[in-house]
Parts: sequence; structure tokens; C-alpha cells
Amino acid sequence: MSNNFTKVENPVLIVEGKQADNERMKADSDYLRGTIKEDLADRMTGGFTADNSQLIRTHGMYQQDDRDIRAERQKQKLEPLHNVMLRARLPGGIINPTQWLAIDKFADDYTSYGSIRLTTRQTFQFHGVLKPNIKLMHQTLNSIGLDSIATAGDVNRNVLCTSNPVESELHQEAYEWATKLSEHLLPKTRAYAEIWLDEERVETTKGEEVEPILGSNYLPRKFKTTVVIPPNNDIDVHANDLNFVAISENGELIGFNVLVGGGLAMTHGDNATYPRCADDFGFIPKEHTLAIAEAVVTTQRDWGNRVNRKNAKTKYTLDRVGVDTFKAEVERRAGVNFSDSRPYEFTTRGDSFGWVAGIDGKHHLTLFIENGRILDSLRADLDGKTLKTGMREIAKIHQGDFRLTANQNLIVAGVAEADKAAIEQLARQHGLMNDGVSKQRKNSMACVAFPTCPLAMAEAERYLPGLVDDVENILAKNGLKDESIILRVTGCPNGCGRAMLAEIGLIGKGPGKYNMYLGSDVAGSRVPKLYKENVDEAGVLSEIDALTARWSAERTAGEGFGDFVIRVGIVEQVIVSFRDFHHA
Ligand code: SRM
Ligand code: SF4
Repeated sequence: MSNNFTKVENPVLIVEGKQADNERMKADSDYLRGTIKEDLADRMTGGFTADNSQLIRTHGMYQQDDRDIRAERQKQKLEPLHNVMLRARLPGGIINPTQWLAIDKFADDYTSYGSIRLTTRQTFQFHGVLKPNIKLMHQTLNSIGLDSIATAGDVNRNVLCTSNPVESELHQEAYEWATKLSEHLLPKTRAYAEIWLDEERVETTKGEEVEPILGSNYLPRKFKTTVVIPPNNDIDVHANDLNFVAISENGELIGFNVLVGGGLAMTHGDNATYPRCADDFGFIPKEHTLAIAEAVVTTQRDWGNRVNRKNAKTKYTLDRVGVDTFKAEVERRAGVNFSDSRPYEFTTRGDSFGWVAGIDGKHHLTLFIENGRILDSLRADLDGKTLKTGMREIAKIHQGDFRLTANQNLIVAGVAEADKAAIEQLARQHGLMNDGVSKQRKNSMACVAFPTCPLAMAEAERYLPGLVDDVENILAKNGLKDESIILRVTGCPNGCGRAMLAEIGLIGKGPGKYNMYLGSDVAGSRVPKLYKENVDEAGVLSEIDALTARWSAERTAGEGFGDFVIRVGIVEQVIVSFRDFHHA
């Protein structure tokens, strides 16, 4: 669903007031350098000082500590066991086998969890890198042609692209646009190269000349961009600030419909925050892509709320100034007018597992990776899967590339007919391919949450596998064994596992407690609505049992769960204005 175009009388273009402290931090940072180098040399603490712990985000890192052992360390009067989580920049999620082998080795040798975590934004994270190993980590990435610039902080993040290797030419062009967008919108400061790669500082002029697009204070808040190829909305457009929906004619890309202002985060109890679908601004020929992207980013840069970070994202700017006003400004800045949107339809969101043949004669194998966590199971008696070893063995023989999907899965792409059997054999041997995985499990997703996420209020990644076992049983009991529901769990209302685009979304409220949202659809075209608050795990199961029993008995042919709960009035249908969204 798209928001109605809003016209706001006398729009407030710039929010006046005391600027958020992050604005001071960015202004004082000398273009994202801060005193990170000095902190790095300080071996008295494993952490970074307050400003630097924010600034390192723009270099792709978050300071964390393991929450499972936090209280124990406090008791022992020890500082938290600080470490960083690294998030790589991987536009369109493409990584080659050589790169894979290097990140696999780094995870083994230098991270405390030993895992490679695939994310909902087509990249990977390392968790648990100690300060003495951070520089080595960036140098390792650099040696294989990767970096982590701007994967976090108030900048344009990793740019997503539909993971569709089947129509290879169209995908290749869409992927190239994702890469160009990523490069075009990157910070231009040389801070990353100086701090992590020991490059010399070259004196430059200040201000706009250093950062012509992002500006000296960077963006008011994080900013997310995608390129998507209908009919698969696998990157979830409505979670993103700026989306380029590929429009093709006879298999050839001619341009994009541009969708602006999606975002999923909210704060429990604060009705001034809300998830919001993106608005369709219209069509542009492909040669205007970068100009339009730049105009959207700079309009948000100049008009976004720098006083209240909770209302700083593009979605709030659109509602404050009016979509018409924002769109007209983008047209003015880009020197390009949008024409009417071209017709397109999203019909799916998930990944298609198993082998598919591309039109170029190559084969692609999509592997289901539960929670995106690539790790060898330490306990053979639990499940004994050796996913990490399996991926390493595949990388050793694979001639194509890997594509990380926005649903935390992985595609072994570009496999020649002759190599298929060997790759499949390795995938099966190590538990990366398993015909027994249910449709329900493949349609379920969770964010990281405990133990590494400092913002988690409830479990998500560690809760999901058992929850899915129970949901599978409930579906079977209710005669729905071959059906599935898009089920997503997040440990807090920030929305990292995109529960606010799920048919059933569970949002952590406190330990073992979730708010339950119902009613998005298979294509992810609307935000679900609050159904029950503060439900415990037993309550979640009994609600799902009762709801799916009704779905089984009363649904029309082929009716999805999300459409059903709206049709029969279990939750209300239309969110007229996202500002009226009631969340708890
Ligand atoms: Fe997220 C913060 C993990 C996708 C909205 N997110 C965090 C942090 C970094 C916690 C923090 O600020 O200290 C989490 C780290 C957990 C950990 O230990 O790894 C975290 N977010 C993730 C990932 C890894 C979830 C996953 O299970 O895959 C995803 C990494 C994506 C990437 O590779 O860049 C991830 N985060 C998302 C998404 C989904 C998406 O983009 O498709 C959203 C909702 C969409 C949106 O932005 O509206 C999302 N994350 C947030 C927010 C709320 C932002 C806001 O608008 O208020 C925060 C908190 C914040 O920024 O203040 C957050
Ligand atoms: Fe952490 Fe909340 Fe994001 Fe989950 S949704 S990873 S708990 S910030």
C-alpha cells in the first residue's frame, strides 16, 4: 500500500531547536576521523570513548559486549568485554570465492563467536572482534577488494539489489546500478583509508568540497537504498528510504519507478514514531538514476530533522513537509521531472531454494541458512551441521560467485552444468541443503538480538528455530501442513528482521514477551497492525493455533494468512495515515 500523497499547508522545511548531540559529534569529527587513532592505541581499555564509539559506525563497526556475561563481569568489577561487530559493504550482496575464503579464515582466527552472520541487508557481519585485531580486519578486507565504509551511521548504507541471477542480463545491469549508487553516495572523506589502511593524510579544503553530497554534517539519520526487479520484492522496498524499481521492456532495463520514504522502526509507546510504506514518486529513464538519488539524499540532508533523532528519517520528513513538496524539490534539484509510474507488480518476497537455471545456461543454487548464521555446530548431538566448513569447501571449488540475499540466505551462483553435482554433494554433506526444511521455516526470519545486540528487549535469533518447530506442528494439526505464513521476530521495535512487513510479526517487548502484529501480505505491500500486546511464548502459540484454525476453516481458495486476517476483520484493513498508526 502506498501512502496518499500528502499536501501540508505551510510546511516546516527545517526543524528549529537544539540540535541532537550526534550533530555536534559529526561536526567536531574532522570528517569522521575523531580521535579513533588515539583510542586504538589505548590498550588500557578494550572500548572506544563515547564520540568515537559512534564515529566508528560510519566505518562499519559497532561497539558491543556479550550480554550473556555482562552481569557476571559487573559483579567481578570488570569493564564489559568490549569488542566490535563489523558489517561489510557488499552492494547487491555479491562476493567471490576468494573473498569468502579470506573472511572465513578471519572469522576463525580473530572473532570470539567464529561465525559469519548474513544480514537482512545482503551483507555479512563478524561479531566479537577485539581491539588489537580491528586494523588487521580492515587490512584483510582491503586485500581482497572489500571495505566496510558507511554500512552504519548517518550515511547511505549498503545498497540492496534483488538476488535474481536467472535473468542474468537484467540482473547484471540492476546490480551495476546498485554498485554505482553505493559508490556515488559514499562519504568522500579519506578517514577510513588513513585510520585503517595507514594511508597518508592529504590536506584538502573543507565543507562541501570534501563531502559534496552528504555535507559536512552528513545525513540527519541512516539512509537506505535499493534496486529491485519485480515481481520479486525480496529486498522489501517499504523498509527503505529510496527504491529504484526496475522497469524493463523486452528484457531490457529502460528506467525505474522511484519509491521514497519507507522505514520500519518505532518506539514502544511513542506514537510520534511509526513504520511507514514508501511513496511512489513516478518513473525516470535510467540515465537520471544518480541525479535523482543525489537529489533525494540532499533534500533529506537539508530538510531532515536534526533536533530529534527519533523523527529524523526520510519517512518523517515526507510527512512533515508533504510528499508533494518533497517530490517537487527533488525534481528541482535533479533537473528531472518524474513521469507517471509504469505498471509493475510484486507477487513474491522469498528466495527460491534449490537449483534454478539462468538464461545464460549457468545454474544457481539457493541455500537456506537459518538466521543467516554460518557456523559449525559445536554439538553433533544438537544438529551437527557444519555450515561453515561446507561453505569453505564449496568456495574452494566454485568458479562463479556467491550472492547474499536480503532474507539472510546465500546463492551459489554461476555454476557450470559439469560442476553441479560436486557442489550439491558438499552442500548436502554439510547440512547446507536439506529437503526436509519446511516451507514455514524458509518463510521465517529473525534479527540478531541477544547476546550481541545492545538494544534487544527479548530473544529473536535464538528463539526462532524452536518457535518454528511449534508453528510447524500447529499448522499440521490445523490441516495446513503445506502452507506457510511469513513469520518474523525482532527483539525490539527497531525492525531489523522486518517484522513490520510480516503476516505475523512478533516484536520484543521484554524478556519472553512480544507484541503481536498481523496482516502484511506475501508481497510485503502493507504494514501489519497490532493484534495483541505483551504476549508470552505460550500465548504466542495459542494465538497462532486459534488464528490458523480459523484460517484453515474459513479461508477462500488460495487466500494468504495476512489477507485472511484483514478480510474477516481480525485486524483492520487500511492505515489511512501512518501518523495515526497505533502500536502499543
Ligand atoms: Fe538494524 C540497530 C542489526 C537491518 C533498523 N541493527 C541495529 C544494531 C546495530 C543495534 C545497535 O544500534 O547497536 C543491531 C546489531 C545487532 C547485532 O548484534 O548484530 C542491528 N539490523 C541488524 C541486522 C544485522 C539484523 C539481521 O538479523 O540481519 C541487519 C543488518 C543490515 C545490514 O547489513 O545493514 C539490520 N535494521 C535493519 C533493518 C531491516 C532492513 O534495513 O531491511 C531495519 C528496519 C528498516 C529501517 O531502517 O526502518 C533496521 N537497526 C534498525 C534501527 C532503527 C532505525 C530507526 O529508524 O530508528 C536500529 C537502531 C537505531 O538506528 O537507532 C538498528
Ligand atoms: Fe537489535 Fe532490535 Fe535490531 Fe533486533 S530489532 S537486532 S533487537 S536493534
